[in-house]
Amino acid sequence: MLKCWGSILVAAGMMLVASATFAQDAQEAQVSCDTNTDIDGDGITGPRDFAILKGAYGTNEGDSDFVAAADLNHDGWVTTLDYQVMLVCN
Ligand SMILES: [Ca+2]
Ligand SMILES: [Ca+2]
Repeated sequence: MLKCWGSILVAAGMMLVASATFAQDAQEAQVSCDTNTDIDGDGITGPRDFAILKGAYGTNEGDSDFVAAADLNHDGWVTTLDYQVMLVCN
């Protein structure tokens, strides 16, 4: 039982470190939160928006599977920077 709780605490600690790192990276990248992260336009930012972002990941303007609404930082690519915008700005 103690081993189980230890694993949970380690996992929680890793998540905290990861989110802190994300926030720091976002500040360094000067993420703008002016962007609407509701990619599918249903009024909320949720799992469906993440799914669209995931589906468009790695594409750029001109690709048939590029989703302009998923390019949250408007750099013409769907990359980890767009994930950062979604995570940091919500
Ligand atoms: Ca949505
Ligand atoms: Ca982008």
